[in-house]
Amino acid sequence: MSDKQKAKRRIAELRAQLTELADQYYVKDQPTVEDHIYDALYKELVTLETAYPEFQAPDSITQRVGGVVLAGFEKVTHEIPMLSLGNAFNKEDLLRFDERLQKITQQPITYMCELKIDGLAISLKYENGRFIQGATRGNGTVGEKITENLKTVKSIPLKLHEPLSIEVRGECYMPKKSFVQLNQEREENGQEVFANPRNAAAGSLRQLDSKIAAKRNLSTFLYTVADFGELVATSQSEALDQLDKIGLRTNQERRLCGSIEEVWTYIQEYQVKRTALDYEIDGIVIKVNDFRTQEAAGFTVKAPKWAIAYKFPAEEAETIVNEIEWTVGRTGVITPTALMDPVRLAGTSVARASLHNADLIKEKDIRIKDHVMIHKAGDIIPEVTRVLLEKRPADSQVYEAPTHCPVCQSELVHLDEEVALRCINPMCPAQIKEGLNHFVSRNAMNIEGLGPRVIEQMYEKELVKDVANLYILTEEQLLTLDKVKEKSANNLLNSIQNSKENSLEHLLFGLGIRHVGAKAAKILAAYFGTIDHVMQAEKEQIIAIDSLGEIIAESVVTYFAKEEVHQLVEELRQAKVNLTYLGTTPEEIANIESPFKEQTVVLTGKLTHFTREIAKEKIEALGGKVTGSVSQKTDIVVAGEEAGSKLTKAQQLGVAIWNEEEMVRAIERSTIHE
Ligand code: 1X8
Repeated sequence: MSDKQKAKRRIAELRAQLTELADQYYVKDQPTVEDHIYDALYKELVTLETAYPEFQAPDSITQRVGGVVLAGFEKVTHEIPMLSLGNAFNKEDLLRFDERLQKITQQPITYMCELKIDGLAISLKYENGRFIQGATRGNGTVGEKITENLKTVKSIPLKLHEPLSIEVRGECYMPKKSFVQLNQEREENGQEVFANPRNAAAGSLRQLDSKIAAKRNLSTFLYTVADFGELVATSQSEALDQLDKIGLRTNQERRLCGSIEEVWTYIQEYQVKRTALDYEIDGIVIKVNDFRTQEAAGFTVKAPKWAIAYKFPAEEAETIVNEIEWTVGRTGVITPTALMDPVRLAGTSVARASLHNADLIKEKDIRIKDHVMIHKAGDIIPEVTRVLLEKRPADSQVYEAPTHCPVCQSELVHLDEEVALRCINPMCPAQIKEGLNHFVSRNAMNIEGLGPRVIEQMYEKELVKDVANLYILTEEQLLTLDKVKEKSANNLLNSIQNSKENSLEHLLFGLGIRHVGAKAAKILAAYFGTIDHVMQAEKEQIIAIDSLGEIIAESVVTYFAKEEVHQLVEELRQAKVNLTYLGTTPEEIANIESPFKEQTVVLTGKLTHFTREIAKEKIEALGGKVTGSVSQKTDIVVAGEEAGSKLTKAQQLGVAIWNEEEMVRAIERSTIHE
């Protein structure tokens, strides 16, 4: 077989495997392999598709990174209109809804209860199983074609499990966590924040450059079949089960209810459970389950008579703003926080609310001593929704934003088009301390025991001015700090010492280079291998790396062009901080031939050939992943002498069990091609 034929075959194999893994991860929420294995396979596919562009396909999983830039969105007419729903605000509204329906059917009705997702309604068209068009709801009759953006949403399959021609509808949303993270990033970058996950999702889908949408971590739940095509279902519950079967993601919190009383129980249950969900809901949708009964009920001009949306009461609370506090972040952005009388809101006591930036204070005209309403954006972040003007004190004055840094007193500036005020003094103590806090944080150098209070003291006592200073701290110096005794000093020195062994990505992230998050740091570290190579990299070289763009490239090059950064790196080198990437690179994984490659392995019992640590290292070097506990995800359990409960569990789960001899032979048989 020629190389080309081999490549073609491998591409097909990888696409099938990756599509299956993505389905398990993004649609069924049940990942079956570790992320790094998925990443390695993905990288292999990208490499092959780049080398053989003739085998590129529009529905390849690699097409989800976006990249199509449109001049504007085309209009799409919904042949079957996208309707809205009537609302219910209390139990009486529901009882009336049920009564009207019973009059038509003359018998008790089974209802399907589903969560009302606070996202953006979308319609998806599949032809012979292939995703051909995605659109927004628009005004219900005419929407916008956002196919390219929706192709980047990983829970939307590009190909169904069956070659059906159907149109389905649902909600595209941004998970709460992603929303909070996105806003945090935007705040740090001086950009405007989104008011809620729905606006964030809408803003993402309205991007003309699908690369931006691709970065926004959107997801979907589908809940209606508009055009069944060859699909058969006689009820909403059957329809949803069918969607599950063909690979479309539905929400699993749905429940069939035999009466409106049961519906009410469901509603009350989810009024409590909603805060624990990782997406925002604003109510419950109640639908007549049986399609024939739906037909008998019919429609009004705007909405079906067989469904209703119960809206949760808005979670709001009233309080008073006592003060506005300004804090300086790691990047110099200063952010205002309202300090308020504490009130209970959605399960917690709230006394602080981010005001995000000076413009927002001006726009909402928030003043000291104002009575305000607060709510939680994305169910998490307390925010001021509005001022109660009727309660404003007569002597109230417009709030003026500061002109100087609250910490170092240097003059604040607006950079470019930013909404944020910034302190641009690189020696500002607040920025330096925040930078140190970031350096020691978990995803960075992960130095345990170095909290903000200790760092504050170290800085004030001039023990530490930059991150390299951490590595020349002595026990004596640590003992001068409040509440630090011999034991904790030693623990601290140990954690600092241990952090020297971290792989390069931790350091790269920890340095706090603008726009370089944990993910970008990992990519840079794996690609360049050493900090010296990163330092020497040209902008074009970085842009050429998959999934890194111009903004990151620019920022990295600017950062490493600074003389003081070179000095810092030298100090770290002298302190023997590891400056190389220690993980297996995707290229190396591709070159491995080993029974451990891409396998999850658990070591248990006594080993005699190597210690467990060495065995772990060897298996990991061969592309395997060694974990501590046996689960469905485990591929191999290596059982040494006197193995106990882990062995039993492996036997129960039917996981492959090897003895130590077999492990040693497998390690010896493995090869890594150069
Ligand atoms: C809107 C929504 C519906 C559902 C969930 N979330 C929504 N935002 C559902 O049916 N599960 S139905 C709907 C509509 O018809 N306007």
